[in-house]
Amino acid sequence: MQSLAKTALILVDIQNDFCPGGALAVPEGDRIVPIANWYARLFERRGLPVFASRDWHPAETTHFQAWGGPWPPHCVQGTKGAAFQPRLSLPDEAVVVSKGMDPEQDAYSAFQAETAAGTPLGQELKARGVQRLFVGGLATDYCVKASVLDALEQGLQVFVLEDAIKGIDLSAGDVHRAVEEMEEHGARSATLHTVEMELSE
Ligand code: VGL
Ligand code: ZN
Repeated sequence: MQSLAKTALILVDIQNDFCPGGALAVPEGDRIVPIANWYARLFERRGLPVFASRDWHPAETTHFQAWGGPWPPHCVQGTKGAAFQPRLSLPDEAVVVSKGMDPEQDAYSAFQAETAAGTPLGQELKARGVQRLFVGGLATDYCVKASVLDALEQGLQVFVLEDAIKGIDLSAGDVHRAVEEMEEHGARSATLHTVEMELSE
């Protein structure tokens, strides 16, 4: 049972702007929502912590094209685009962490995010004794990848939730390369089926 106490789920940036119709839509990004909900429920039932990160930008930031960055405006604090996808169903105890508030930083990784109280994600995970992290969300080739690589760097055991991620693939092959890179750094992949088995041990 000890391993259970040290496992957490993070759902990365499942926000309107990263879903079809949004400012920076990930093709079929909304398709992962039902399965993300299943994961969240599973962790909740096991009493395991669930985190949800969100991209949370000021209106003016060097992250946006108008100020020299790579992206159109997206996930501006308080806008509909920045809200979680409406069908995403997070447990009441889920911890929301926000990133990208610094107008001069991109902040792709959820490890650059902090809780409402200002605690960085990494510190929060340490405080809870989390050693194993399951990661799903958007986008595979940006925020998911950056979060997974940071988690591995912090010494966590990381599982990428194959059925709960989607990528942008700005250049064809980006998603494929992102998955390879995460695996090369030690991430393993998992699906709802394997996670259900893992967590029932
Ligand atoms: C992201 C592009 C720009 C992400 C954030 O969360 O993957 N991608 N900002
Ligand atoms: Zn962003």
